[in-house]
Amino acid sequence: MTNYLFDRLFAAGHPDAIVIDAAGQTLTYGDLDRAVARYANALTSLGVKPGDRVGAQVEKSVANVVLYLATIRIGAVFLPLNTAYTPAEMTYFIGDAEPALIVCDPSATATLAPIANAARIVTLDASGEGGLADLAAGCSDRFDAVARAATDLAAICYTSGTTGRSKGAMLTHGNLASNAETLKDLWRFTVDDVLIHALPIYHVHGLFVAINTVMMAGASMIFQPRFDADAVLAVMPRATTLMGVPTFYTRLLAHPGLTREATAAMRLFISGSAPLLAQTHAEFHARTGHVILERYGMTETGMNTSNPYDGARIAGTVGLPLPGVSVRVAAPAGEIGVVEVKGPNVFAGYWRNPQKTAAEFRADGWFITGDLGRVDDNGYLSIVGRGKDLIISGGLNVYPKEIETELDALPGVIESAVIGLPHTDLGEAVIAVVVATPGATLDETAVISALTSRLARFKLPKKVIFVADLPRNAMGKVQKALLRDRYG
Ligand code: MCA
Ligand code: AMP
Repeated sequence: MTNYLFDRLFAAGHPDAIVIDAAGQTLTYGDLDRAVARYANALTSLGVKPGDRVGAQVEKSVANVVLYLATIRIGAVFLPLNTAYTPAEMTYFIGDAEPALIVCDPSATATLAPIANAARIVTLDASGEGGLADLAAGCSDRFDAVARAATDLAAICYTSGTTGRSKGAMLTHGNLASNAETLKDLWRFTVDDVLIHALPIYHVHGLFVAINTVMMAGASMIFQPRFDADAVLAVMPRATTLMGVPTFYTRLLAHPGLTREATAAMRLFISGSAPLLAQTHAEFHARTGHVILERYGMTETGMNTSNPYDGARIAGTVGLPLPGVSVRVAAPAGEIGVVEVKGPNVFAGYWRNPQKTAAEFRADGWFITGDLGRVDDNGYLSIVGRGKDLIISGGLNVYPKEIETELDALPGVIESAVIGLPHTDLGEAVIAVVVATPGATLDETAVISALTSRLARFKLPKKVIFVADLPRNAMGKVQKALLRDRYG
């Protein structure tokens, strides 16, 4: 029996080679295979069947990786959920994805129990302990992977939408395997590579781009719970590669420990998820001698383009289409248009949402990313803006509509507009512009604290500006560009 993704993830790693080093806790590929088998048996004993969704709102840990791989091995569908999501947000995801099992921190069981619907709840804490770990410890370390084809679902990743409602992107075994295989070759990952893994693992970047690419190469990763410049620099002498969002690079540049010597063992620094400023690219080169490789992707597609490994890595561009992936800009050559993508990396549609799926694909099968781009004479793509109203803060997407809906529901608020303003650390910061009812005693603190129970903290406005009215165009549409100019 073959399990399309699982078999490929374990094909290259030698059983005695280290795959994860998490603060001294090292696991070989053989250890990982046995741990995953135990979890696969545990999940099965909890009644999880092929095709069922396994929701994971779990802190980053080795156990969380084991859970992901076990879900794939039993033919179920992994549903990673940001640990910052509030119960209000979780209610929506659980209602929409209908997981058979929810894995969460022990402290969250009381909050999740009333909203879990038919799902069973089992625990896993930040150190990898909990009900699921206990159950797995008593299970066999052998498990025959459930057969899965390239077209079978491997994961559902929620991504917010311009309408304010998140949509579940359905990613297949073929989507994930093809993308990791391509990146491994393009970025020259081998068994000798050691990736510094400091990204969260509830998003495509840290979960699939990082982990799958490393495993496909039989390489290893140093696993850190979150990004911390000190901790990253401390392990750099024994690492070869880093994947990060631009904030990683600006924070490293702010650290006096970032030098040529500190980065001497490294062969590759990769950036993505948000635009990397040309200035950051240049400063990093000047300080370390390394040229950051920027790439471009999306939850729905995984990675689409990358600057080359050999050849010019050009600041301000996201490089060339990946081998096997087609990218086009819906505009005459050299002009700005919406970026569209086609290839084995492109998702299978939005979970239980055929209308949304239909709306975001062209009749000839191209996926409409909503990003605005331009292709230069050498074929390099630059992302020059967004056709969608989206803020990217520290690599995390925030859709203004979702925040505006919550703001508008607050007593004392007539209407609101949420915009992204340049921020030195996060790239963009979420800013709320609010029109209050005359006489309302609202202030910034009251507004932010009212949103706290509804929205994950990274979505909360960093600043609330009160205005008498919002600028509108002749169509009655709020002129956000004008607001950005005024308050930027
Ligand atoms: C944390 N906070 C944030 C963010 N992160 N606020 C805005 N934007 C953020 N990204 C808030 C916290 O809620 C907290 O607020 C305060 O800032 C400090 O939190 P802390 O945890 O200390 O922050 P941090 O650890 O320094 O995190 C910043 C970070 C992190 C390192 C930039 O957000 C991060 O790792 N981002 C990467 C996200 C990512 O993986 N994106 C890939 C998506 P309070 O004090 O009020 O509690 S996948 C994708 O986009 C596609 C596929 C692609 O192309 O990769
Ligand atoms: P997500 O929906 O979280 O997967 O975020 C995907 C979005 O992040 C894309 O549609 C782009 O708008 C943005 N993005 C990702 N990588 C880059 C990059 N290198 N430069 C500019 N924008 C990027």
